[in-house]
Parts: sequence; structure tokens; C-alpha cells
Amino acid sequence: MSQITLFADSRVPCPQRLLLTVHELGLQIKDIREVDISKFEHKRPEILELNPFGAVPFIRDETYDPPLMLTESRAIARYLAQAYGSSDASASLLPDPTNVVAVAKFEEVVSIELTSFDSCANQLVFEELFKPSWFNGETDVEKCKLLRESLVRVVDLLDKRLTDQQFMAGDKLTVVDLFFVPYMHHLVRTVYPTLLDSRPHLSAWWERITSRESYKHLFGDSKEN
Ligand SMILES: N[C@@H](CCC(=O)N[C@@H](CS)C(=O)NCC(=O)O)C(=O)O
Repeated sequence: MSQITLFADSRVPCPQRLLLTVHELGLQIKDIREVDISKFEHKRPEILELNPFGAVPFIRDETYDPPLMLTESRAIARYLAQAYGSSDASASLLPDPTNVVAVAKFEEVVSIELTSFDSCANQLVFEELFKPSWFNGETDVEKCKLLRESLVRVVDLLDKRLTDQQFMAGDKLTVVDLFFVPYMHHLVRTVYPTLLDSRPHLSAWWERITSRESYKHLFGDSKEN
């Protein structure tokens, strides 16, 4: 059992990156504290004191004295994989640190996910899913049209990237695959169900991801989630 407390709203994408990572690592989290962002609990003083950014997820790892406080889902996932993952490079969720090309290809797609994919997918899913259903807001249709055009360009590049490799950073699963998953889930299931049509390599990657226990555990097996 780890000494980690994870502060999360398990229904939203950024914490879901970590829930997938934790499951893939087989890591036992001491405590998962739910912070309901639809009730703005992440803006309460006691949460802001722990994470002044007022967002989830963040962790407290009491392995250290003083405890390590860490924000940013991607940084936390990488930390967990480094600190608690397998030391065997082939089983780890990180690239082999002794292979400079593998590390470079990993860093490349880490950057693509953050700057190209997330920058469209995050806003599109917010506008079309969370804004109307959680915050009673109105979807900005014009904005979504532009976001969809940008997203299509990114997924075309991802489809090409996956032509001769199984996963985003090469032939093994790494944390960067998990970074894509929550928004891809909402796109494929709800917001943009035709996104994978005519993109066979991305589609095959998605089949690989959705057949994993970590995905099924978080999102269920049903196509209705
Ligand atoms: N870059 C941060 C983003 C964190 C973030 O924006 N989390 C969302 C949930 S997906 C949140 O807490 N939103 C509420 C808010 O920012 O007010 C990360 O990856 O952890």
C-alpha cells in the first residue's frame, strides 16, 4: 500500500488519466478523496490551500517528510510510473531511459498530445458535453466548428504515426497513451462518434486501449458510457 492520497473528481478527464495510470501500475492508493467540481468544491479554501491552482487532480505522497505535493496529471502520471512502476524497461510505462531514440519519440508525442490534441479535444468536449450538461451553459457552435477542423488534422497525423507501431510512443504502452484516453473516450462515445472512421490505425490503437482492464475498469464495458 502506497502512502498516496489522490484528490480527484473521478468523472472528469484529467483525474481519469491518473486513475488509468494507477490501474496499469497495479498501485494501491491509500486514499482517493473525491472533489466534486460540479459543486465547485475545488475552489473551497481547504482545497486551495493544498492546490492553489484550484483544479484536480493532485496528490500528497507521505513517503517523504515533508510529504510531496504534486499537481498536473501528466507530471503525476510520470512520477508514479517512475517511482512505483516496474524497473524492467519492457514492462514499464515509460520509454527505456538508455534508449535515446525511444525517449525522443516518447517526448515528441507527449508534446503532440498536450499542444495539438488536448488543445482541441479539451475545449470541444467541454463545449459540447460538460458545459451544457454540468453547467447549464450554451455550446459555442462556431468555436466547435473550428475545433473540429483542427482536431481532424491532428487525428489524421496520429493515424499516420500509428501505421507501423502499436502504441503512441512505439510498440509498448506508455503513459502517453493513457494521456489521450479520457478525451478520446468522450469524443468517440458522445461528441464525435465518427472520429475514427476511415482512420484504421488510430481505430486499431483504440481497440487495443479499450480492451485493456484499466479502460474497462474506469469506463465500463458498455458502449453507452
Ligand atoms: N493541466 C492540468 C489541468 C487540470 C484541470 O484543469 N482539471 C480540471 C478537470 S479535467 C479541473 O479541475 N477543472 C476545474 C477548474 O479548472 O476550475 C492537469 O492536467 O492536471
